[in-house]
This record gives sequence, C-alpha cells and structure tokens, in this order.
Amino acid sequence: MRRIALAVILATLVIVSGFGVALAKPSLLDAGNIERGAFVDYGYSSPPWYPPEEETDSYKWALRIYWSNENLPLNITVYTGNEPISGTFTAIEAGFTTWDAATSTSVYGSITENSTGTWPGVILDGNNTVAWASIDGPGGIIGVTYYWYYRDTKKMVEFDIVLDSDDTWSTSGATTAFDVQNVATHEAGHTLVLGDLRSPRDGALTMHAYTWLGDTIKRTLGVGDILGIQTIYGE
Ligand SMILES: [Ca+2]
Ligand SMILES: [Ca+2]
Ligand SMILES: [Zn+2]
Repeated sequence: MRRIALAVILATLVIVSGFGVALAKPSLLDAGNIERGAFVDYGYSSPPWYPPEEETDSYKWALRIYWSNENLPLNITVYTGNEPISGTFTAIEAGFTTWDAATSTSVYGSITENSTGTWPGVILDGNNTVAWASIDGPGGIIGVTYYWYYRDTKKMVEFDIVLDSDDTWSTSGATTAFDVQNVATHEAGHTLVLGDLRSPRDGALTMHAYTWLGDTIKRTLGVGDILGIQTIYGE
C-alpha cells in the first residue's frame, strides 16, 4: 500500500515537473489559477458602415485585467520568419510604441525581431510574442491576441499575438490589403487589456473591432483609446 502511494507521488512529481518546463515564469503553485483568454479579430473587404470622423470617449477594460508594475516593462519578440510581405517588424513595433507614448508608465521594454527562429507557438512559456502564422486562410480572422492572467488577482501574465499570414497585407495602407500597423496597434491595445468596441459610433477608435482593406484609422489612438490606457496605467 505504502509502495503504491509512493509510486503515485513520484508519478505526480514527474507530471508536475514536466509542466514546470512549459510554465517557466509563473510558480507551480499558481499554475491552476491562470486563465487563458483570446481576442479574435475579423477583417472585412469594406467597412460595414461609413466610420464617423468624430472620436468618442468609449473604451472597454476587459474584466479589469491589468499588468502589475512588478511585471513591467514587457519584453516582446516578433517572429517575422513567416511574414507575408517584407518589413512588417517596423509596422508591428510602431503599434506597440504608439500605446507606450500615451501613458506615463513604461509598458513596453525591448521589442526584438527574430527573423530566423521558430516561433514556439501560442504557449505560456514566459515569452510575449507576435508571430505570422496560418490561421484560417484568406478572409475571416486576421489576428488573435491570446492572454493569460491570474483568475483571483486579475494580474496579467503573458500574451501571444498571431497575425494571419494567409491574408493580404500591406505596410503602406494599400486599399487592397490589411494594413499591418493598423492591425498591430489594435492587437497591442488588447495586450494592455482593452477590449473590442462594436458600436458604429465608436468606429473612429483604435479599439473598434471592425477593420477592412485599406483601413489605417487604428494606427493613431483616439480619445477613448487614450482615456482607456490612462485609466489603467496612468496619464
Ligand atoms: Ca508565449
Ligand atoms: Ca484569415
Ligand atoms: Zn480586437
């Protein structure tokens, strides 16, 4: 009986320590307390309505999840090995720095391009990443931001962003493609952790859910976007 119990404990230790490799940063004690969420964004060929010129003061703070100061600034690795067009790193980097400039907190630290390495995938491994990968073919989804947070404290742990390499992209706002910086700025907002706005009246904001071919409105933050980030991370 005692031997069986010991075997069970040993087996448990092996499983738990195997887990430990994947969960490099969060302690094992907290692993069961971590929840994963995802913001899934779709692209359209044309806007569902004509976006308003006026910016509203709307924002959505998703579940009041936030980055605690002890985990800031965030280091990010951008995997461009599978990029559909050249030069996407600069556009993606701009998406992050745009938010950083709008708050007194240094939310992002080093943003590094990795053009030759293999992306580890969507995995809680202690690394915040952005990567180009095949999601669902042309059309449909253009990007997803996955995020992990502690269920009890609502503190963020990590994010991984995937951009769909199967869609048509541009870095210059071409009317026949999705603009990389436009989408990257929107996804960066999700990492902080602002949610999607869906009302037509909020259509001039970066965090509005709908994007379309040639849309560059989301490259620059609107009134509600700035209000949102400053509410969470300070003016
Ligand atoms: Ca990761
Ligand atoms: Ca797609
Ligand atoms: Zn979104």
